[in-house]
Amino acid sequence: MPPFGHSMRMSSPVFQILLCWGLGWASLGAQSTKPNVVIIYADDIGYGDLHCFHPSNRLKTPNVDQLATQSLRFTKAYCTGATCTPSRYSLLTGEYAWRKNGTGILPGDASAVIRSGRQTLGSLFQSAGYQTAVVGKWHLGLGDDQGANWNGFIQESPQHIGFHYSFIMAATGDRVPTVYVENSRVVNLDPQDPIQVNYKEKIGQEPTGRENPELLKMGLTHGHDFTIVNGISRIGYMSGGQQARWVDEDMADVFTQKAIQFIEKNRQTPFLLFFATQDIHVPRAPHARFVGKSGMGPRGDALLEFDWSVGAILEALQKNGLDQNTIVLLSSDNGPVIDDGYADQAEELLKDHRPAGPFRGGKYSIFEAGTRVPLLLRYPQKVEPGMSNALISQVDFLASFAAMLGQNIDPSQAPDSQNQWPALTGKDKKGRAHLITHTQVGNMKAITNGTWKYIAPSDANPFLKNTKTETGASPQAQLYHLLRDPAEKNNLAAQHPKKVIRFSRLLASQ
Ligand code: NG6
Ligand code: CA
Repeated sequence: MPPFGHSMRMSSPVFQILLCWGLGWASLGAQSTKPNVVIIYADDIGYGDLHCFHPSNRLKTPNVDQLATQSLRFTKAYCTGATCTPSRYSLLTGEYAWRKNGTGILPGDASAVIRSGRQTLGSLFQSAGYQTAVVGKWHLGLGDDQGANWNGFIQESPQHIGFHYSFIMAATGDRVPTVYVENSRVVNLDPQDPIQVNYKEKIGQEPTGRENPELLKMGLTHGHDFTIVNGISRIGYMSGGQQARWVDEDMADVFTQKAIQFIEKNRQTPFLLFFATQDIHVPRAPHARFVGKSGMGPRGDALLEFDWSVGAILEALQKNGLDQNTIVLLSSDNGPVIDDGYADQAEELLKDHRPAGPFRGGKYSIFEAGTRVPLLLRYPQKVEPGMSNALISQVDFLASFAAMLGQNIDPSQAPDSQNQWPALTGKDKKGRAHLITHTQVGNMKAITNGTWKYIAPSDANPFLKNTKTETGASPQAQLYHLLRDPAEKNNLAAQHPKKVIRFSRLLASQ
């Protein structure tokens, strides 16, 4: 009989302890002072889309829900903008995107909005000795003022602003160019078949959704009727790069595999992984193994695909013995949208699923559902699982991680980022005094202290017909009590004129 019985496995805790002993504690000690960080950043997943945030939803997301049981779950977490580019900009730089021009939804050929020399979450972790990577959706522009050179080396890309490794799509799944970019070069490009991209006029001879709708495997409800790639028409025209084009159905597998490879390669080094999934943004074209599994059509199936990716990343951490010393954050870049341009039956098959949970509006909206997003933080043995009502903005990640790492940041470059590490780790129950949310629709802003919310008057369109979004625009000032009225139905501005003045001044002073 061996001393520890037959169940002694390489992965068993006893074996690991003996192994550490054998290797010496120094290496373990060095690792444990520098936890790895994995940020899982979903695209367009609403507060209510995840079962752990809205348990009355029938659709289960088992891997995320399991993660939630081990995490601190934030009920008052916000991205800064109701669309992708501004939220990502704020997360990486620590600056509200409305301070900087050109941070609205970017076309796929936009120049980089964050340029060399700018402090970012990536450069912060780099200066703390981490290996850093971004895998997935970028949507912050690529290239210098001339734009990206798709057929050579791309100047001004993630590697120029703090990411040692990058494997990205330039913009969104519904925007050309439909190719992956790895470390500033298009993957699998045939030099004989150069890529051209144009957002103004047609380029090349390939069919478009407008001219050849019979070629589409997914119909359209609005927009997206330019070049057809993989049976799906996109925003923008593209020619060439045939061999480099992605297959939407394989994208989650590709990104997840690249993320896992990075984890494995860096198991001995502290790392930051920014894993920005394309799920569940349109076009929702999940892999065949998820098709039909949610009963809610492609939108629900894409949620299951997202959940699978989360499970695969967590499993990779565990297999590599990294789960105890890795902080996992999970959040989303903006609120949910049902119909975002493709006829994928999201609306018809939604049934009683509530993507926004108890909140009003959705993606594009200044109402809560635009920016109130799921946020989970798992940090085994350091952060007690449970629920937090602390007010948190993703713009705080930069200063908070700087505090965790004992690094300085330049506050002039990150004017809005606050050290909320105590709130993120559950020590502080309150979080921010207030935060600002924004939508590029009508350039609207709101400010909340977690209880009250003030929406500045706006003459923007109150209802976007295409996406059926209540934008929250009103020519009147709006004031809501979010605890009593999370659905923002009762405007209390008339009853509380002093509060309205106080909040509007506070907002104007930011
Ligand atoms: C909109 C697109 C929408 C989506 C969004 C960006 C049309 C009609 N609609 O302009 O489908 O791509 O931009 O979404 O083109 S985000 O999550 O990346 O911000
Ligand atoms: Ca998004």
